[in-house]
Amino acid sequence: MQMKKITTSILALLLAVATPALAQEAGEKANYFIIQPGETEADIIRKAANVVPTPRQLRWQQLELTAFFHVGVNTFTNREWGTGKEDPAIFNPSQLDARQWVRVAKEAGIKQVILTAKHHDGFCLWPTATTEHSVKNSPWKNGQGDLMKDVAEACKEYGIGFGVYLSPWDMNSPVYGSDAYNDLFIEQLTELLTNYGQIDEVWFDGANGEGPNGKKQVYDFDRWYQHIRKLQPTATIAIMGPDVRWVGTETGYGRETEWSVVPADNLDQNSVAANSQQAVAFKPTGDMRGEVLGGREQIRNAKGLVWYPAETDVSIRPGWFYHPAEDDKVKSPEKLLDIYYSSVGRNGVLLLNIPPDTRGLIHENDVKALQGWKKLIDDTFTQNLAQGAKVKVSGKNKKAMLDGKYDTHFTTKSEKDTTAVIELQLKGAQTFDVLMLQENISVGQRVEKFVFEYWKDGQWQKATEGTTIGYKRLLRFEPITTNKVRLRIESSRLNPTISEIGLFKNALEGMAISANEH
Ligand code: FUL
Repeated sequence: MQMKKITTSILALLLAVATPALAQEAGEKANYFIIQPGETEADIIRKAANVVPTPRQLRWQQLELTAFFHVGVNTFTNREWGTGKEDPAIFNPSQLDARQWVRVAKEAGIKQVILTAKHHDGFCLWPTATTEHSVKNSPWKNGQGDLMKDVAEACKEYGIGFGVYLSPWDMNSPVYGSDAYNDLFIEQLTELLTNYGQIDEVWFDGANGEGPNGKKQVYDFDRWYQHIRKLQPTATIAIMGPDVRWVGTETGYGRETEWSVVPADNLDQNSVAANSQQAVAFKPTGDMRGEVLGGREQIRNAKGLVWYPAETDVSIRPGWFYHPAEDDKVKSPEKLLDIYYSSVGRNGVLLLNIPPDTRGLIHENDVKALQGWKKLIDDTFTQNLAQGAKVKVSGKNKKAMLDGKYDTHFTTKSEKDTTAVIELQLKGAQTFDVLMLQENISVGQRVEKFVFEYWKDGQWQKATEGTTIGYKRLLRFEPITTNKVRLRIESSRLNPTISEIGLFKNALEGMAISANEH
């Protein structure tokens, strides 16, 4: 395929990280497409329906639940953002046990954790050669400790993924604000990405404040991305990165309409930075939840289309770092469940922050909340009440929707069939109040509108409805008892591909109604 010259910086960035598909051949799929001048809306919609995740994005999406460990000098100064002037001697956890952190996370169903190897204050949790401002000058383990190593080993032991948060903003580095800082950052990445085995996610925050010299840094993102790709090709680069997008709020509540395919313009790091928080706050300044990013209106004039899915980050406490005053402000299992429905259940991946305390342990209150949350999820989702139902629909492979396997899917007879009515004759009368739908995103994200109905008093009645499905959509409603339901897909960008349908009964009474984040 002949490559055309692409001039905009966004597209140049895309070229740097993947190979684009310029023109779409029949059935061709790609991680992103470039829109040619003169393409019709129908051409664009068709391309959007064939944008697919890279293997690293697909793996990441299927994790569903990930965690952050925010820990560092702030843990000991009781602050959210440091100053860069902290004495490394204050980092002195008395009983630090990274295995406990990882075990607690794993037992809560979390599949990958991310350590704040360096936050904005510049203090490094590993004995880096790039600065003296690190654990090697702390009393913890007499300066012999390495928290990256401890967490990496625990993740290996417990069989979960491991990621790293490296703050681009560094309030301590004297070279911040010059080209030398970009070199130093590369060295820090090299250490983190070569000395600790497999790294699954690299998380860059958008904050860009002043350094100790009063200077602001121009971050050389392209160079950093290429370096990460070279050292850890399977790692997703998140937030200020090309693989994973910030959902736009730190409340834990994602969009109702969440497209993983968005205009390529959204990858412009300047616009990502403009929307990220600029000052100390527990919530970002702008709340982008209300916006639909990848609807027909948004992609109509796009220059390119890219798979760029949403990560929903939130802390289990009000702050990102541990504060004793927040010991009684840990989110309840019920609140965490509501967040689960509104993040994982809205085509996102949840990144839940669990900050270790001054002992270097996950606090008892957090452990209890996580255990309660896990039990609610397990009790709700253990039994799919649609299992064993007789499926009536015209199309291919209808049994795939109830086989419990994500990789198999039902689809309509031809690409042109963009609607479908899927009827389930349940195994006797069932009572449920949660609907789960999954599209096979390895084929693309397509469904734009659906209605879910149940049979009552001799007619179909609406239980709920929605727009996008994506990897997973969870919808709650008042409990319904019936032996017959149907899913009407009213609009899809191409033939819909449904992997799974689930009906569940919430373990928690009163959780049937829609999420309320306040
Ligand atoms: C923000 C940072 O400023 C917070 O301190 C925290 O690390 C959060 C996850 O990202 O932008």
